[in-house]
Amino acid sequence: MLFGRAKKNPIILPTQDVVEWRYTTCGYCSTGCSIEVGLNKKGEAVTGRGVGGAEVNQGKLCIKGIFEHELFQSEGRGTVPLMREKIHQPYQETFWDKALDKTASEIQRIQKKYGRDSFAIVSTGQLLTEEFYTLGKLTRGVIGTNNYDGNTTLCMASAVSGYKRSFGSDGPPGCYEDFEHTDCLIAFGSNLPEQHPIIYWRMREAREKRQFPLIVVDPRVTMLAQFADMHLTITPGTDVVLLNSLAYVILEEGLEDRAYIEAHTSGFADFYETVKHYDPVSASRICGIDEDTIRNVARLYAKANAAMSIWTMGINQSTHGSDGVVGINSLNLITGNIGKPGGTSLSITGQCNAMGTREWSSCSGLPGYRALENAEHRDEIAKFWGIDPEFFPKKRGLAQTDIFPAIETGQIKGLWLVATNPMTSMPNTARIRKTFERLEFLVVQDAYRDVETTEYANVFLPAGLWAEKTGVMTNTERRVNLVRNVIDPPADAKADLWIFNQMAKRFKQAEKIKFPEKAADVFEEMKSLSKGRFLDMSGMDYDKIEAARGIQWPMPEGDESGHARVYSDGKYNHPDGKAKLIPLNFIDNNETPDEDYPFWLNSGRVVEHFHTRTRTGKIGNQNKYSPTPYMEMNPDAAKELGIEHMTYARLTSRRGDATVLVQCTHRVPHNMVFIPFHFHECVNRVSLGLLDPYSRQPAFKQCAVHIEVITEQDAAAIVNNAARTF
Ligand SMILES: Nc1nc2c(c(=O)[nH]1)N[C@H]1C(S)=C(S)[C@@H](COP(=O)(O)OP(=O)(O)OC[C@H]3O[C@@H](n4cnc5c(=O)[nH]c(N)nc54)[C@H](O)[C@@H]3O)O[C@H]1N2
Ligand SMILES: Nc1nc2c(c(=O)[nH]1)N[C@H]1C(S)=C(S)[C@@H](COP(=O)(O)OP(=O)(O)OC[C@H]3O[C@@H](n4cnc5c(=O)[nH]c(N)nc54)[C@H](O)[C@@H]3O)O[C@H]1N2
Ligand code: SF4
Ligand SMILES: [Mo]
Repeated sequence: MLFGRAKKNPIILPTQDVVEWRYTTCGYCSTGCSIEVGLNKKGEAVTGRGVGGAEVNQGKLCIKGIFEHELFQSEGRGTVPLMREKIHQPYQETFWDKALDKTASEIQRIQKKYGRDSFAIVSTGQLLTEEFYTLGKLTRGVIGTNNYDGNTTLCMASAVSGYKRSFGSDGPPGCYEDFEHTDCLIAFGSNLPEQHPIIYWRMREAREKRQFPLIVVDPRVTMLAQFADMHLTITPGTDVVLLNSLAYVILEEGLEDRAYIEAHTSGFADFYETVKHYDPVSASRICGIDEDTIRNVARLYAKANAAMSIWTMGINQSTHGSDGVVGINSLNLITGNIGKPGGTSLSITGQCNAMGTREWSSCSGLPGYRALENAEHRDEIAKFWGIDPEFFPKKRGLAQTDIFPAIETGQIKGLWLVATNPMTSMPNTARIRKTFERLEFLVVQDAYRDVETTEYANVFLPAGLWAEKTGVMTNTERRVNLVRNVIDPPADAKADLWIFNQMAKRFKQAEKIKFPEKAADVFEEMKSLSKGRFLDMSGMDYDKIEAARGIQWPMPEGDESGHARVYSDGKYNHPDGKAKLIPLNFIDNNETPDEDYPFWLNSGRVVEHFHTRTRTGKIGNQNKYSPTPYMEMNPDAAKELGIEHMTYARLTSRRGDATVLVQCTHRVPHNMVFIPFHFHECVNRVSLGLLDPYSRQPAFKQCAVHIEVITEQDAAAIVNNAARTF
């Protein structure tokens, strides 16, 4: 195929001899793009393409989706179960039966000796929903530990908690189509062009047609900020102050939607009392946004016919994460902007199936948005699974970020990690390393043998990934889409669903419970448990989902399609049917820069890499653009410290130190540095991660560091050393 420049050096795409295209959904970010993978005669995946008729991506993919099929042949995959008596000894290859027997007997031994909750399970946002549901059944219904959570505590917990506090339930109310109807968009701490490129493309197309104002709130000049009409460079961790002040202006100037507030919300009087303390002059001193800008944004937002807010980790990963979400919800409630076209409060989720785990994994409750604290819910699920409701705990156990400290104190003795890599992704990794050494037993279930956690494991279970399996995932806009098995897991690796089912067989308690082998049968269970609930999907099946290229819940039985929005009728999920306006007092509790540690340390992502690089680090076309840990630093600040562009510097915090390549750029202000967190032994050696009191999510993006120049020899020694520990 020839493109442009036909006469001079035409670009030639290699033609692949594809004999079959298989439908699936991207397994990286939460956008939910439909992909077809091309197979050749030998059944090898040779190429991928976006699905033209899919509403989400309309034929487009970002760099990660384009090369995703290369994962099937990537280096470092787990191909056979591994076992060893003690950590730091060599692993022995083993059979599945032995690895599973060993794991089950260790779980039983630890629980017998130290109590049911002394064995913890930490999962992810990257399995298929049927797998989440099955792991939940195994954990809640069979193994019976209450210390069960997912890495979504590092990611979406604040959004979940904020939605529950405001609306009475989790579940993002809006959709991507809202961009096509909105008259004003605020993006808080979200860098769409790099982290959700196809959502960004949807937004940009809509904006080109209708020219609505885009306001970006981010301390860093992100790619999205560069394209914005207004960029509010907020002081880290102070979004709640800005949000209170926006509400102040709207209410003082009478720009609110009175009728909506009266009909559909509760708590207005207290909310208003608190907001009165946040006049723009006082607020500007804390959040760093000047008075005029606050007034201007408030008026723009409140006067727009329809206005929407989106946010991602700049809000969630903060000691005020849950409050930030509540503040955004309240901004939309007082202006009547929930559940209407172009008017919404839309959390952009992170991992491909962050939503699936929230809905069905039972991590923080029971399946289908049910709560452990609710006796009726416990009874319903116990009856459905065929167990005694008394087997369930009556309230939620520890969150992921509390499970690790509980290992330190000896409360937890054994751990099962499923598709998450805390050795790189948790704050203060030196502490996590020591924590692992205290465990009596660690089992790691991952697609990659070379994931850093295997260094501390007794058993490694090799899993299939992405389209080596079948099942559904839910994206940011509640769209359930299908991953069809394209290829089988390599060698002796197995689908996670198979692993959970085999594990169940090793527990007496499971004899009473059905564990269907096929994903489609698991999906049927979920459908019946969803009937009549907020996330009703009883009208869906795999074929319908594939035909529609994804369906948005709710879709009750009998409906022909899903629903783009929820709460459009103004009925919320609190018992009185109203949304809550919650007053938010701001207390500055972050580690802030001082004389010894004068820089803010901010962290996040780049477009080419996904998380801890177990996958994208192996794909040449991604890794080559961003192969080394680096730090964005303001050129003036670098000059003052004698640090040159593209040389190494050391950064130190109260936790530890790291050595990184310095990239001088005006993207960051004078008193801030930014480091992508994808690299092992880098930013999370120094990060602090204070926890949000409601969501237990770490404030990854706010702490203080000291920076110094180092010699090239020192840098080489440190970087080599770090490379060896990988
Ligand atoms: N390429 C790629 N895409 C991904 C991922 C990936 O690893 N790589 N991961 C996926 C996942 S799991 C997630 S959670 C999302 C994350 O998606 P994003 O949240 O968009 O990405 P981040 O870079 O983590 O952080 C976004 C911004 O928050 C800003 N920020 C820092 N502190 C504050 C603050 O106090 N207030 C405000 N308003 N902003 C602040 C940072 O400067 C940063 O630009 O991306 C998803 N998509
Ligand atoms: N400093 C800093 N730290 C951060 C963040 C930040 O912004 N700054 N962001 C946080 C956020 S938002 C997130 S979501 C976390 C992510 O943190 P992690 O969840 O620890 O990171 P991943 O690399 O996505 O880990 C997923 C693991 O699952 C494996 N895997 C992939 N697919 C499958 C599968 O189908 N089955 C099995 N069994 N394994 C599979 C991968 O190989 C990988 O090892 O990091 C958090 N850490
Ligand atoms: S935008 Fe997200 S879902 Fe779409 S191709 Fe890229 S990584 Fe995959
Ligand atoms: Mo995330």
